[in-house]
Amino acid sequence: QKNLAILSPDQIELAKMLLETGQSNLFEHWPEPGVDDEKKRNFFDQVTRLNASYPGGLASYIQTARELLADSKAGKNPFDGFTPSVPSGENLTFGDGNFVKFEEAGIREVRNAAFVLVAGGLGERLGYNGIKLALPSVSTTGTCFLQHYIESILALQDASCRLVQGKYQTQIPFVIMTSDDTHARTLELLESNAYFGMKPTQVKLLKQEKVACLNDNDAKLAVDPYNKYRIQTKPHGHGDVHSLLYSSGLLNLWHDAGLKWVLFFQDTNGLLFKAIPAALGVSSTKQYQVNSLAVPRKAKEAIGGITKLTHADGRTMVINVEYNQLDPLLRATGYGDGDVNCETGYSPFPGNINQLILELGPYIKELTKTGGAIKEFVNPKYKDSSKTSFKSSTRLECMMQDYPKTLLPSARVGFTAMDAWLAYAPVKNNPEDAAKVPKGNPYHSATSGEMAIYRANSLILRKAGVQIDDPVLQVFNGQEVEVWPRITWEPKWAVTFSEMRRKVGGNCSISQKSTMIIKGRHVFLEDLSLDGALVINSVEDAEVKVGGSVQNKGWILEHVDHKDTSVPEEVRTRGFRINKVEQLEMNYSEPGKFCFNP
Ligand code: GDU
Repeated sequence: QKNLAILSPDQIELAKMLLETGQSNLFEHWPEPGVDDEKKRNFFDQVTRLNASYPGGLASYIQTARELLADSKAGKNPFDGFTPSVPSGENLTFGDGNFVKFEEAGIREVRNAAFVLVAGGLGERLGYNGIKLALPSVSTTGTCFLQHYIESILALQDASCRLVQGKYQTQIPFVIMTSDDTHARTLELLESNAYFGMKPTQVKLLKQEKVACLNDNDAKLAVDPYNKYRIQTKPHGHGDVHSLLYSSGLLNLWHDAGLKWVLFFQDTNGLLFKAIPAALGVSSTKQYQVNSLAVPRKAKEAIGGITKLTHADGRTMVINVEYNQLDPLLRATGYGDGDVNCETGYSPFPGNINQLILELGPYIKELTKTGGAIKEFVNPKYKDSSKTSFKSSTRLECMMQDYPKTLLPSARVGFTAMDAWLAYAPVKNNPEDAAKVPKGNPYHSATSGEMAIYRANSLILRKAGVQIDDPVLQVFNGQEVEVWPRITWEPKWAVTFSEMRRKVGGNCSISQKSTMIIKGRHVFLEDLSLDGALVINSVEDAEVKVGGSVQNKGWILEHVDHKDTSVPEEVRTRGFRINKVEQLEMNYSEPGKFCFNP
């Protein structure tokens, strides 16, 4: 009470709110006025931020926390009354007529889309010290994930504008959600690389705030153990992206500019953009308000299962059930074996890769109702079975894929399933944990993430008629992976399968030991036989036809031990480095038509 005298009127209001919501513990250790007054006022700066960044403010956070903590203590099943079943969605097969048709529809639409990347997580499981967006997606070119994402969006933008002729050049908006853990380094990565070719005005960073930690079932806020004038905070989860987009005002700006779609994606999936055009085509053709991209899921794999939930009262929804909840839900509802593979060798529930495509109009309407708030959950680690105290403080969390939970049952919610080799290869697990993954399940490591890109590129080229040698099996960092030829291209070379087919002709072949890097748009492969390393650099206005036989010693993969700290972290986490022994490098820096055929 005595300390109120040193506070401003706004701060006094917040202090009263905290006292009324049972948070007097925050002030118990505060000395008399005159001691640490500046620190006390700073404490309220933090309270002001916490209050402003949560829909409904801190009082609402505390109220929800009490309810969720009571449910958790009572062991209440969040899916009470719901029965799970396998939903139906659009299943696509890469390269067939249907796929090509959806890709074309997607390219048409993509100029009406905005992209949103959630990148506030530090990736504790990966144990990498930098931000994940700065990790190289492949080590042949060193292209980091952020560069790959930006180049992919720009390539889609160009392709869409070329297809819809007569329209002005659209600039697809790109939002990155950061957090205190990633913001400064993300901005630095963009600025030191000239935004990887994107207009800086096209990119917007939205920083999520952490939320207050909770000490007990009564939702008493936790004092920071290192600073008694701060409330301890922890990340709230990727679900924050919805309230941030809403409060930023961007959604209405986009709507006014005629945009129709918002595409959400995550920080380390080097394959994703191969699946985007077709998935967006599905959204627009089927008029899905919500479309989640899915891949076949191995039982117990750390990706949620897309599930149809039917309530006893008849309500239904198609929603992600997170990987840690799927097994208990299945066991509780008559699937005695829980989360297991079916006769296909996969879980019957499609795996959610958290690539969501939302239709902008209905999205704005929904957020106007909810203020962007997403259904939250709490996951306290209790000291014992009495569930009366926690091992360490907890907090509310939310996930972006829970957005459909507040929608009316009439909302058009669907999913689009594709092969995992085409759409999903995240980098999440450190080498030790990856090596312990049950045989046959994906590693989700830096090693597998890079190898998956080479495999996908090889399989796509195969489908386009190029003869590609089979892979060999090799073990890096204790993980057995298929090693295909190390083929990469800049996204602008081919954003769809049809475009790719136009770029390869005749009888092309590539041996397993080969590396090929294509930088440039108008590069055509015709009767090329490659056995070694080939690097093609071509400027936008050059048209290059590459053929004939190229043979050299090539680039060799050398083993690196992940424990060898003399090697940079981003190299040793993958377990190999590339020794560039010999290559043919062709540079076309002037406009014109060129033909290379040694
Ligand atoms: N993220 C944030 N803020 C946060 C937490 C995470 O922006 O507070 C971002 C991360 O940077 C990342 C994305 O959210 O880009 C996902 O984070 P994780 O990789 O830690 O997510 P999980 O592996 O726990 O799971 C999520 C979904 C799963 C499944 C999986 C697929 O919850 O259902 O789809 O991704 O990769």
